[in-house]
Amino acid sequence: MTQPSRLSDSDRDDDAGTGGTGVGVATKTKTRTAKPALYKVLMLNDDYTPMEFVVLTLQRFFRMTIEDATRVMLHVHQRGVGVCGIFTYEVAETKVNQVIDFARQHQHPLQCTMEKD
Ligand code: TYC
Repeated sequence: MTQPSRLSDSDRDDDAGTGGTGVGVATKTKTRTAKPALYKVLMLNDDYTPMEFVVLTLQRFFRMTIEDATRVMLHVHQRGVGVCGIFTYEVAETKVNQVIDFARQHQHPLQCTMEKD
């Protein structure tokens, strides 16, 4: 879908070519802002972390319902890896660290990583 174009602050009132009347034509210069790069946060399977702990982690840090968290946890359990969400770099990095810290506090080997989307 095409986004409506945004206009920058560089509005001008240029009175060139109006014979010095002081009357200008307002013009706007479009400045396109680059979309930020996005990163997938991935949860990794292991043999020891309890399923309920993974579900709790997904609910706490990725704001998932218990149904979505259970779905993602079972996908990771069966396939080895699964996507928790897609974020800008700093948000993804924060979530990875929150998951790893939370798991370590509870002495679970649960691992989480990120990759460019
Ligand atoms: N495989 C774990 C078990 O059988 C459960 C698990 C699921 C662990 C997902 C990590 O990211 C994970 N208890």
